[in-house]
Amino acid sequence: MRSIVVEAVVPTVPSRADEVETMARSIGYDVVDRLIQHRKSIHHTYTIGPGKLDELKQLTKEKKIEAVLFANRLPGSQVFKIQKVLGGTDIKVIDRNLLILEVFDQRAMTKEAKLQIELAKLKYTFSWGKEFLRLKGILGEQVGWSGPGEYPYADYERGARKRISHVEKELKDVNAKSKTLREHRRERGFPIVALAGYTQSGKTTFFNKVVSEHKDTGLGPFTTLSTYARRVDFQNGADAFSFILIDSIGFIEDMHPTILKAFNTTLGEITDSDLILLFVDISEDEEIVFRKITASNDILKRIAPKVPIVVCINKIDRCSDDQLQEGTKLVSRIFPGVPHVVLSALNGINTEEVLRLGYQHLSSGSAPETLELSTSS
Ligand SMILES: Nc1nc2c(ncn2[C@@H]2O[C@H](COP(=O)(O)OP(=O)(O)OP(=O)(O)O)[C@@H](O)[C@H]2O)c(=O)[nH]1
Ligand SMILES: [Mg+2]
Repeated sequence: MRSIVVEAVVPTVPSRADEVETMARSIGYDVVDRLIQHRKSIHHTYTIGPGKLDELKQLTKEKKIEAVLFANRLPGSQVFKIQKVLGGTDIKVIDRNLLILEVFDQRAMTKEAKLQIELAKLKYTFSWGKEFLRLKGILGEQVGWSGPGEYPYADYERGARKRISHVEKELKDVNAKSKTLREHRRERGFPIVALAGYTQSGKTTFFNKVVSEHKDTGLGPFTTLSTYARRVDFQNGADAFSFILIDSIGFIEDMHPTILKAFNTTLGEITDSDLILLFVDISEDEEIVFRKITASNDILKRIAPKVPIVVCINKIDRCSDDQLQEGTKLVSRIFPGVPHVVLSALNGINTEEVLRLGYQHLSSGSAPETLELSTSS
């Protein structure tokens, strides 16, 4: 689908156009252009200014654009208004959150993930029915949302509420099963180590390496959506030590609370763990590294404030010594006193060290020491 990424960039909020473009491409959008407007604040009706919207209209015609992808968050009313200006229902208009849900949709493999996504979509677009009726006739098929059609709003609302409670009930049943599974794991006495971190930081690559699996990696943002748990038997000198390693969904900056909440159970694996291995891709620009660590830290503070962390500074094979040093300093600044280890999950550099550090922590119950930067093992 030929598409354009549009963004109103305002002071103090970093641009998300790159991320949106990467996400869009990863699920098959053909992004042919970009339209960025720097503004003092978001325009109240269209997010971008009316002049810029005219420009967008020209561009969509000239370049035969079929989908307009906003890197900002759009309220429902704006989606419809923008669509009207651009020529109506032939042009798909979605915001960053709906794009995230589209990515999820494409990747979801399990019933639980599918239900979580449906719930997030229903809740995210719940109020849109009202907007739709107010601006009746503008909307066609909207992603993530099937409009109220000819029904009056009250009927639509009743229908949506019914579907939400149905999905919530189904999810509850699935959640109960996950909970039992988790309790079983615990009863067997194995500590739980959860992989966490920004999407595409290398969690599944590490998981595959350590448990000799071949789970998908690198398909683009949110490659992993379901939870996988495997037992790891680690030999530390004369000591044998086993734990359960858990891989699940990655984080993204500014995740909408509705979406986060829908993923409660999946994220619950992290909440209930005994140790978090927080993955950081250190090979990116410092500013991006900073933003991704901050976002991961914010989410962890919310979902697992009490679980100890080891920061895994990953992809060291892809960065210079200077970059690694600066990145490590950054990690120490954001996570003072939190142990870290530098590694390449892809090449297996220091993956054993991560396990050793985890072992040290779990077996003693005390905070592990930060490992020196050794890249030779
Ligand atoms: N060069 C290099 N690439 C790596 C390393 N670790 C992972 N990658 C690559 O980074 C990309 C993302 O890796 P994944 O393991 O899928 O990342 P993830 O954190 O599981 O991502 P999500 O499932 O989306 O949350 C893949 O293309 C990997 O090959 C590393 O140590 N070095
Ligand atoms: Mg993954």
